[in-house]
Amino acid sequence: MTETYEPQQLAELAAKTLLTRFDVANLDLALVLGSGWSGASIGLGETIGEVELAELPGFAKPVVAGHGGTLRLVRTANHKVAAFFSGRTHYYEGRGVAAVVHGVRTAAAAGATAVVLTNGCGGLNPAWGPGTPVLLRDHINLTAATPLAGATFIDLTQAYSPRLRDLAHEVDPELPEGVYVQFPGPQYETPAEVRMAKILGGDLVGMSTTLETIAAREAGLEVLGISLVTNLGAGISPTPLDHAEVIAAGKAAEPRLRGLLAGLLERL
Ligand code: 8IG
Repeated sequence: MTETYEPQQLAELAAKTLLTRFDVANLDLALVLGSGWSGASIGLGETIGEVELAELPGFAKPVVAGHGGTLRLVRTANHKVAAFFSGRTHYYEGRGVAAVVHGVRTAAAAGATAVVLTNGCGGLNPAWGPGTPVLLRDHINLTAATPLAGATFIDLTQAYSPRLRDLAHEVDPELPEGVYVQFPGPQYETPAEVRMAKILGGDLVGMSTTLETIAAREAGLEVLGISLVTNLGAGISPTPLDHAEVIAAGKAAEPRLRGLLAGLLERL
């Protein structure tokens, strides 16, 4: 039945369903929690309610175990309503680009004016070890896909809001900035693809975020992108990273990530 809706109508329907369910007039902001970010988001403000994404129009359960699949509404200390999406639909799931950006469009339709897109990714700078958060300064979309339909010319000169990046730097002055390269996945890069990403001007490699940023800019949302480097890109480290080491680095980064999100919520 939902296939008969245009993406925008479906987002409006999901937004209305969400706002009605929790008796909230509108959202102020949305945060998409990528790999390694869920723990950091716990305890930020007062929970209004939580819903399985699959219960809202147009969403389906993420296929990756541990990628969540819930939406939590939170009232922040300065009385803003924030929607935390834990679990996103990835491009590699093959459900189409509209499904990938449905959360961002739903947030915009529900009145949000800013979105914080987080992810876990591979790092191309050896100085950024596992556990380093990096602000997105720009992106390179290597998926050859777009959420835009027809002749929709969206300016991406400052896709990642300089204003929001300044706020993030106020909270955590040491945060580096980098260019995020989205590969389609689901396979990780070869070492040659990692070298290519570096030559193209990339600093981070991942499988999300850029399509959501494009849809967010189309919807007029301010975007802040933050990556958590969980591993070095293939071929950069002489020794393959051990999975337990990666998990441990993510866990160790949690207080810094939480401090960053808390400081942002105070300022957004
Ligand atoms: I976590 O090294 C994570 N996600 N493309 N490459 C890509 N995505 C990732 C990586 C990585 N690590």
